Amino acid sequence: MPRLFIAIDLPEVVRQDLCRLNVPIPGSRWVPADQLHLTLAFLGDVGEERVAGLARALDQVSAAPFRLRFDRLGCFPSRARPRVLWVGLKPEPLLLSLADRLREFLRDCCIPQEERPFSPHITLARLKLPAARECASFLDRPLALERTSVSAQEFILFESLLTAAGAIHTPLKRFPLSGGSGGPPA
Ligand code: 2AM
Repeated sequence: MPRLFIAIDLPEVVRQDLCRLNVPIPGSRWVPADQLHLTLAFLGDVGEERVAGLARALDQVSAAPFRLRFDRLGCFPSRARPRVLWVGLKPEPLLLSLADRLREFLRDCCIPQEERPFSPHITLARLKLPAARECASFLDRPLALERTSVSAQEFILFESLLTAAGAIHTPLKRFPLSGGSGGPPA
């Protein structure tokens, strides 16, 4: 069954900037530049026969374009036990509302969604070993991206194929952000 997620892609130049944040931390796996993205919603495994219908129905989620602005470095679940290192995005209302509407739409399609509020972030690294001290020095450095802003012009339905060499992300369909700021389809 295809494993799907919906994300915003980043320009190559920004992905390269984010990759320059990489530092050697024991047990860390840094996301390769070509896979850095902002996840809006995670669908998980979806029956092959549902994919085309879902991709068509997602056209109903129209939204206006907006800008992404970087905020700060952070980690999940806590600084004492970091497992995921990320760079956060400022809580732009159009971004938050797009993620909320996509999640609502997926719930209506019986695709369970996390109840936790959306926390916009780009995962930079995943950690397999405890490395709180090394992560603290990574997290405490000043972020040189605070003035970088990215124009979000589309969201993308991706398939994620998990392989021994890491995940392979393939865009299945692109959805331009050209509509209104929300609400039901006309
Ligand atoms: P994140 O790491 O940016 O939070 C593709 O696998 C994307 O889907 C990942 O980048 C991850 O986003 C998100 N994802 C993967 N597994 C997930 C899960 N079990 N629950 C929620 N999101 C998940």
